[in-house]
Amino acid sequence: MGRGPFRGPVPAYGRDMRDLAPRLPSSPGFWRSPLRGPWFTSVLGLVLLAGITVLFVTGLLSYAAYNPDLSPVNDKTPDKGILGFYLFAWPTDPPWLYRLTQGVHVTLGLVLIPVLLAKLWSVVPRLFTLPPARSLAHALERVSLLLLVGGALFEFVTGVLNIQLDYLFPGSFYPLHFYGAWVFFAAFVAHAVLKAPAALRNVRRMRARAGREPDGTPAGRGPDDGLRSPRPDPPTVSRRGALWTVGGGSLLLLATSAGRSFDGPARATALLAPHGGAEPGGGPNGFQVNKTAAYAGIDAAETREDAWRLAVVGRTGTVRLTRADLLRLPQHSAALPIACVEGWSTSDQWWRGVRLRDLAALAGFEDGPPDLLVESLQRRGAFRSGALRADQVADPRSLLALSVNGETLSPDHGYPARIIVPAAPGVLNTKWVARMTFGELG
Ligand SMILES: Nc1nc2c(c(=O)[nH]1)N[C@H]1C(S)=C(S)[C@@H](COP(=O)(O)O)O[C@H]1N2
Ligand SMILES: [Mo]
Repeated sequence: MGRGPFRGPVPAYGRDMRDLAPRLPSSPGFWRSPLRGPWFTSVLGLVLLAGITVLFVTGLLSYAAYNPDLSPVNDKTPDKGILGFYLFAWPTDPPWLYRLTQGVHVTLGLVLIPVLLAKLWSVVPRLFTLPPARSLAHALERVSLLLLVGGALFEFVTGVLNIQLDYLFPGSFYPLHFYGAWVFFAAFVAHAVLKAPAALRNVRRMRARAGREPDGTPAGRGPDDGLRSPRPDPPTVSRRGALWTVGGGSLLLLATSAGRSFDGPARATALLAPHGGAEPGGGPNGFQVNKTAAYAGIDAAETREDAWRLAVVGRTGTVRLTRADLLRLPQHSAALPIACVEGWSTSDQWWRGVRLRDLAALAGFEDGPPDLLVESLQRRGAFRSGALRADQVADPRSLLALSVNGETLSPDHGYPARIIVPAAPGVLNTKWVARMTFGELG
């Protein structure tokens, strides 16, 4: 006030001047929470380090489970190039495999949201640090931070939008989430390698001092980390209390979303799941419907007994079968779940129908089934067809199901016939099947 700009070489005074007039977020004094500091940031950072690693691995597994390299119809990210280096043949055992990996992916992703937000809040003063870059190395570090923060927000936002409002992403969710994950992970690895040793040191040091320093501030250390406020407001909650609040938020999300992976009363607790709650229990055949026949544009006239024919294409040309023909073939049962990429799943349903390998034999592959392309009556949509690997076709539990839980398939569950394969993602369990091509997948 009234004083000219300070020019003298008295650093302490200069710092105080800035802190007394903290009008801009670039001024350290602007950020007043006494919670900010290396301990708080490090604990949250270490939780994210573990959690996001699991998210990344289960995400990559989910992509592999789609059999993207088997046929273009399965591949939602055809330009992946070397990013598909790790792809492998997704197994058929244990049958609940995708239920587990994708349930963990989606549930953990939701649970980590409060942790991510708290972590970003704890480092927000750094986003405003001036000058934005002191050197080339500093500039690179800041760009990687930008990719890290932007990438994390992008992955969480696209993931949540996909499970909550899946129709918002007509086919484009996959490339966004897949490439976003790689951009994020590159920045994440750089960041973790740079910061993990310091984070561990911080937590250990704070723990060692816990008895002596109630606020966790190591003696003689100033705000050199850029996290701790130089002029903190009086605390309204302890650091520990703040962590419990974040953890409580995570627990609340866990309690209101995990139920989507279970049946019975547990499912009703999935308040945040659009495909949870009361819907699955009330669905036809006793379990939930993802896309209805009406949504997929399936006309009742084309599924009638006298209209519908299954085309089985193979070495012997094309065989056309009615539903009655299929019912005359040997019928087999399998208890298998449906597990969707959106993270929800059902417990085992009791399916009954014709083994895929028996249909392969009918198509001239008595010597062992080849890969299989399945096409549905549906005309448009990313999930109208799907390709199955030879080992999935060969599994005795893999069926062209005609009934489920003792009843004829309902129209919404895929009448007249649908695919069910152990351990595969829901998307490969094609409903309203019209044509099965063994061998050449095109
Ligand atoms: N033809 C066709 N089949 C399909 C789909 C679709 O949109 N079209 N959706 C798939 C997806 S994403 C899932 S999770 C399962 C769900 O099966 P349900 O509706 O019987 O529970 O069906 C799969 N089969
Ligand atoms: Mo799905």
